[in-house]
Amino acid sequence: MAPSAWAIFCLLGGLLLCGGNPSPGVPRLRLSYRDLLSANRSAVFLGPRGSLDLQAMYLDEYRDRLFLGGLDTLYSLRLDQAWPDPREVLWPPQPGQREACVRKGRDPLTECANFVRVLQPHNRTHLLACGTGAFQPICALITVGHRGEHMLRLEPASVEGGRGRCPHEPSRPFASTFVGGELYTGLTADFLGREAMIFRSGGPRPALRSDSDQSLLHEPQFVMAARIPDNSDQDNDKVYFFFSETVPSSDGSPGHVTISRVGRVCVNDAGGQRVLVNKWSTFLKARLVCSVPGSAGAETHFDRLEDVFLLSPKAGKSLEVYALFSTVSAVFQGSAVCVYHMADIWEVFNGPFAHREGPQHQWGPYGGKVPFPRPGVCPSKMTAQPGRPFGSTKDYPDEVLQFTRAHPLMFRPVRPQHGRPVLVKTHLAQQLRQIVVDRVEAEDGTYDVIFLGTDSGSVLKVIALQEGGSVEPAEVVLEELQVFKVPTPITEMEISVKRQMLYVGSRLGVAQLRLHQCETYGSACAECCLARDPYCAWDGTSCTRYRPSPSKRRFRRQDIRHGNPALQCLGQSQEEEAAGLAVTTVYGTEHNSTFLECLPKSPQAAVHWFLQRPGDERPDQVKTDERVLHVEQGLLFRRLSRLDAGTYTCTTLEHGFSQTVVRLALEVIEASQLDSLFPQEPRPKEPPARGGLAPAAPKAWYKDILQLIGFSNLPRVDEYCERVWCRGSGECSGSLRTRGRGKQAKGKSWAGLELGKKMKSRVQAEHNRTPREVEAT
Ligand SMILES: *[C@@H]1O[C@H](CO)[C@@H](O)[C@H](O)[C@H]1NC(C)=O
Ligand SMILES: *[C@@H]1O[C@H](CO)[C@@H](O)[C@H](O)[C@H]1NC(C)=O
Ligand SMILES: CC(=O)N[C@H]1CO[C@H](CO)[C@@H](O)[C@@H]1O
Repeated sequence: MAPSAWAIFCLLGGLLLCGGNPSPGVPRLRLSYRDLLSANRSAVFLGPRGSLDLQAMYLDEYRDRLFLGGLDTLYSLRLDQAWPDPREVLWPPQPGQREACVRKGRDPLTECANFVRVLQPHNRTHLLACGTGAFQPICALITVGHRGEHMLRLEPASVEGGRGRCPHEPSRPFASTFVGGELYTGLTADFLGREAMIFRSGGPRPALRSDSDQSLLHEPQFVMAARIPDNSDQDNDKVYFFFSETVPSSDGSPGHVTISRVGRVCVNDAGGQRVLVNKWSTFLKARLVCSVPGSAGAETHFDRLEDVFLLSPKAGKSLEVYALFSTVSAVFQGSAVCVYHMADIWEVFNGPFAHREGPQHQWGPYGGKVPFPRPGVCPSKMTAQPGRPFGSTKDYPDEVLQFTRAHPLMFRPVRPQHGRPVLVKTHLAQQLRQIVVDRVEAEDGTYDVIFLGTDSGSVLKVIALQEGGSVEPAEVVLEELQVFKVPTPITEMEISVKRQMLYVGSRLGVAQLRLHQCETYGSACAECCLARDPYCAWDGTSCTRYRPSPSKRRFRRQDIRHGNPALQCLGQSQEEEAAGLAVTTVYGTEHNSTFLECLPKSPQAAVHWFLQRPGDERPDQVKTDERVLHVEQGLLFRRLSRLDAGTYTCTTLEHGFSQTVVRLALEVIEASQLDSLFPQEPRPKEPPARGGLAPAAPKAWYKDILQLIGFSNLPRVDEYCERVWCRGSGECSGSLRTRGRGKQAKGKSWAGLELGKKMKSRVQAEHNRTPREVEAT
């Protein structure tokens, strides 16, 4: 926002909105699309047509490749800076299918094409790809070559029907995972998008699906599917599905509610023998709760699951499930991140089954006798005891399968760690869509760095601190990174810890983004420390990547928990820095408005202004009132007085650490001097001079202004005028801007601007030359 528009906003909004202390959710650093590209922090791939219509992304760290599924196209990229040598294979719908799709009333552009939605590893040399095939799903094998080769070839002979393996629609939520040569999918498998199911196919075993007679799944929106082993016994391996459902509200009130779920099936499920033939015989589901406890037992629920990330455990610990939720309320917009221990999920599945007598009754825990083998348990050594030969689900007694059919829901919900979200974002202009987490070792502990993809093409990098004694975690938004040039929802996000990269996808394309770029925080110890980035530390000379080493030989300065540079950077160069900061002169005219700009690096810092008048011994804090306003981007004088002249210092205070951002010498041009220079303009009500000509301009020269300000200041005045003209005429070359002292030391005077414009027009009138030529004289 330009300072003018801004100041008006401030005046209207009052002081409460501007200045003062920033809110905690504000990112400490904001980097634009251009910032990211020019610093090599990100590299974007949009394909030859400027948009990929991206639907699927598969990060293959073994082959160092990124595979993408788009509209009628597959892509293969090498994981190198700037995406060298991308490969592309066209894969349109089967002949005649596009036309058939249009005939059935589907949209020719947005629906009747082959949107590739499944990319899964098939074996060492091949990928399995499936696409919507213009509402006739198809699958094919793609030869991608061995490690080190860069090959991408569709095997035409392998193309086959893909029903149950890929949805018909390009946009319907969908999840898939490839386990042991079989594809597990959570989807709606019919043309009308009504037949919701979990489906397994592709191996030698007969395909298995959800029983459609009973309502196991209510309008599910699948988010993620993954195999998660229960223990070291592979027979117990299960595939977990994370999704939201829309169910009739349970309290008897009309209408529906959205609920998030975790569901699971055994990998070795083979269906039943007489009941549930070729249907899942081990499917169970439980509710995932993510809510903020309020006063008097009221809770704020985040019910819609947006994304899930599985954080792999250290040896001996259970997996952690990071889940991103949003609200479904129209009044209250927000997102939350909840973390679940896999052990807590297991406990819920081992707990009571939900039961009710009929649709009008309340849910309660099932109190009767549960048959053996316990419904939902995989056939394993445990179930195949002597005398109880349950080596396959086909051997399970009918009683067990009937119970499973009747009680797919667990009674207890899964609650998050600490009983509340680790992160809550409300009233965000942007919604959060994707989540990825990296566990990082820092000097003072281990931190989970959370990357959140927004619906406006940006990524937030956040840490949630569990402060001592407080249950409520404090979030620190380290960075906001605008990955895509135009606002577009982030739909895919993968992390490569090995490469320290994030791969971010939107409909438009993909970007690789470095997890960190420590030098961006600045070149001083304090700046590095204030950044509180667990990836970065001050190494004595610069802000660099922190690597934990068992021997603490090399002392690294870092303080994630408190971000306290006063402690960490004692005796570092901050004093010298402040002293070395040049003073920029700015001019304002008496009785007019003037703006002094101060843009701190971090919007989280509190800003203070100090004034040292000529003759003052030391600077005093600037007193703000009706006339002098402290606004977010600087100091606004609504009516300048000659007593305002002096040296202004803008300092920021962050975590008890103060830094000087800018020093400005304000010179006030007195009204009387101006009047003599520029007598009053003719009033509009005065009749125009004869012949429609303006009265002759009073003689005012460039050099008059120089005299007014003093010759000793010649170079400064020159620069000042240049800048003023540049802004006024809007046709200046970039060279002028580079003369300023960069982002942090800009002084702008509105009155001066007016003055400059006048000078420009006068000089032009007198000499009939362009401003650039004038400047050259
Ligand atoms: C970015 O990368 C390119 C090519 O890899 C290199 O030439 C350029 O110097 C890099 N720029 C910065 C700011 O590191
Ligand atoms: C991968 O699968 C394809 C198709 O089934 C087969 O032709 C190919 O030989 C397999 N490659 C390996 C390395 O097993
Ligand atoms: C020299 C200068 O810019 N004067 C302006 C001061 O403000 C009044 C209105 O507030 C303008 O009309 C003058 O041009």
